[in-house]
Amino acid sequence: MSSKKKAFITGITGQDGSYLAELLLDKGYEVHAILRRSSVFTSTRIDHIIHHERLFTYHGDLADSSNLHSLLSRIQPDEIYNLGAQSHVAVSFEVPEYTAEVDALGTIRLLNAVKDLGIQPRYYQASTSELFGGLPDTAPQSEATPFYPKSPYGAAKLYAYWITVNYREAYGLYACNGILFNHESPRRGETFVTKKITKAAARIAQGRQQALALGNLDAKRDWGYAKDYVEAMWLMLQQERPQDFVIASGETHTVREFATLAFRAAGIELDWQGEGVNERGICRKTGQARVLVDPKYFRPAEVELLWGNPAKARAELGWQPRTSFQELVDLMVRYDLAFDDYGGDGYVPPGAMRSGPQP
Ligand code: NDP
Ligand code: GDR
Repeated sequence: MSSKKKAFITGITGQDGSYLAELLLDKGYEVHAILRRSSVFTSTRIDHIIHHERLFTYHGDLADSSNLHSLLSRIQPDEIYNLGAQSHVAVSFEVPEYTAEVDALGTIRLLNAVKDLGIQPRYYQASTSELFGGLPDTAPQSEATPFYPKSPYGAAKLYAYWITVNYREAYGLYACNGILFNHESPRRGETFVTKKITKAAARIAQGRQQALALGNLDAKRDWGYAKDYVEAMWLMLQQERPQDFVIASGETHTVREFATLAFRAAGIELDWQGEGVNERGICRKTGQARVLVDPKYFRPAEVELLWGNPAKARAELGWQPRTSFQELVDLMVRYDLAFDDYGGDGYVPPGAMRSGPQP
């Protein structure tokens, strides 16, 4: 155990927060984190580490300044990772004000508590490739690409990005934006497209589901593995000076390609001619189709192409993705074929994977 540093994490119950907490505990950190009160348990992704002697959890919320202020005052962390967010792009069109409240104002609440307390933790902001995408001909997108968000989520994260830069410049905080492109895992929330596809592919292969309804099959995303990406977050806070970094795989693929590979990994060869999708992307139910297009999943505005250039992270952080697109699809499908009964949330009951690592 080489370090006794203290980290404070928001969003620990999410996909990234759970992997990051594992990483920091492995590195010897004391990990402090807020959990939102809920009428049901939301800690499934961290249940396997919840009793760790160096993990401390508190009730908290990015909507509550006084709570953040008093926790930071008590904990005096060396590093803060602000991962908490209403993170679903489509949902942000339905709850735009709440999304801004948490994703934009939550960030200033945290940064301002740091400033007011006069503490000097290193600060990581979970920025996103959704800041890009509205301008044509900009791919592959890098730290120099102009922003043009296309959703209330993207717009809220734009504020969070700039206020992080501003507090770095105005008050000398060591604050970094990680501009992360899409990253996935068996722990991915089930309403994001990759997990929705891998879970359905597994269930259809097992005869437990008839078909899968999707939205825009032609959207292109730069997908990586979340476990690789949380390492980049940590690396950003270990440098001599704070900077912003794009973290991406450097490849882009369509939703259709992801689905083709996922179904293939589950033993099903999709025939797109008969999959209930015609040229105009409208569902024509054939009764045979395993993939249908349902316009209810189209967004009021769409980011059609995300394709990141991680050259700066490779050169300055020594970071590069270790998991290929094919490997990512395979590991997600393998998990869903094996563990669907456990709720598909990435949670494996203790003992179920005794011989292997957590997903
Ligand atoms: P998840 O949706 O899996 O997790 C979001 C986390 O934020 C959960 O722990 C959730 O808690 C918490 N949260 C939500 N609202 C609040 C609130 N009001 N106060 C405190 N915490 C809250 O997201 P990911 O793990 O995928 O993403 C982590 C961060 O990275 C997010 O900020 C996301 O926007 C950003 N990001 C994600 C990318 C990706 O591809 N995954 C790419 C780029 C950026 P609860 O469990 O209670 O809901
Ligand atoms: P995204 O991820 O919006 O990129 O945001 P999501 O998986 O939701 O969508 C990716 C693309 O797939 C298309 N799509 C569908 N999406 C969903 N969710 N459900 C469907 O049925 C479906 N069919 C097609 C979408 O239109 C889109 O083009 C994620 C989140 O993690 C953000 O928090 C993060 O900031 C960005 O990635 C980078």
